[in-house]
Amino acid sequence: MTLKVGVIGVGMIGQDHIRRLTEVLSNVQVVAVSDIDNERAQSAAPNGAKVFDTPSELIRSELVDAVIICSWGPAHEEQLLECIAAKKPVFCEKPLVTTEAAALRVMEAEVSFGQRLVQVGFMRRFDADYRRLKAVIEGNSLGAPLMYRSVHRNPSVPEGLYISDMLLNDTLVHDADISRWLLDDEITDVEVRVPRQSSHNKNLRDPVLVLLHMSSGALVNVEISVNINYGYDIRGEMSCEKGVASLPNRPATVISDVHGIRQAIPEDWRERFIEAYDQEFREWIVAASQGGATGPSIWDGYAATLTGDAALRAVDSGSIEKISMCEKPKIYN
Ligand code: NAD
Ligand code: ISE
Repeated sequence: MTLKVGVIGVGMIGQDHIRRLTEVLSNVQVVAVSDIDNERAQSAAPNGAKVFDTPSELIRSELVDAVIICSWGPAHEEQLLECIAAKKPVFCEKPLVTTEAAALRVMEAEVSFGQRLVQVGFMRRFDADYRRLKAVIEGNSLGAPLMYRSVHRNPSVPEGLYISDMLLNDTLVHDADISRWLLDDEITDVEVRVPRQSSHNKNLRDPVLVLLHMSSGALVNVEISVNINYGYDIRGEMSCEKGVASLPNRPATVISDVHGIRQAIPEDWRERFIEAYDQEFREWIVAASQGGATGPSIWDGYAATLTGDAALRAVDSGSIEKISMCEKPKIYN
């Protein structure tokens, strides 16, 4: 069976997902697209796909079995609620939504529907390196995990479009989610420390150091920067009672020349996580074809949203900020 999907938002990641859905993956066809920039929608639409003037028309169309949301974060809530009302499986790029109240509203809608329809785009959970790291931790040969170090460095961000708060409420969501998943635990408290500013972009509070306190007592130390210049550098290292497990440097050709011995660094998230995005969609296509979702849920998007909110409060207060979650609905167990 071929899953017929509609894509909302065809900017950078929307176009990259359309490429993988049309050129790499099977049992799926992009039959519709929509973007507030209609010209962009026309040029990104694959052959034969219909361009809808509004996301609502795309969501309600009988052509579309399932929806992929790649619009800006603040637009996600309305589009998610419409997908749930239409009873259509939906893959939503991170962040799930941008406020706690919005996260609770989409959660309530899905819980009232009675089963999961929404999968959130936390692609690190589908990355082979992270999956091996989780298997080592769960195998328990290193004993209990005590501390995790997550390094999240971006070469640059579009000036003007990316503001300081986004380090904490947009970029940090990946580190929050992968820490919860690796440690199988919830974040209870958040601290933020801001070091001396990088001279690369003086308009941004960059870099930042975030400390996540987990309910088990484990600590997660996250380094985020969005102007590191040299490339997209993602690292992870779990310190356990009897040893340490780290993500490998990505396998790459080793170049030896007059400058020394070196490996290339990915340019951006598209290159570093190319296989993870492919795999997250492979698994989504199977689940959505059966009317549901798999992997990161609205609950996980809610937890990440609360972490971002607490981090923003922690920057202002300079103190440790608590996270308080609602009771977990059964559909997320
Ligand atoms: P982008 O600005 O390149 O593209 C966003 C597109 O959405 C634009 O074409 C814009 O016109 C369209 N759009 C915005 N609001 C809309 C609305 N209400 N209805 C229809 N279209 C709308 O941004 P991007 O980098 O492609 O990011 C899109 C989303 O994907 C964001 O939520 C971002 O956080 C997420 N993202 C995730 C990853 C990841 O690694 N998982 C990487 C990059 C971006
Ligand atoms: C971007 O939106 C992503 O989601 C990338 O995975 C992340 O590394 C980057 O910092 C974000 O801006």
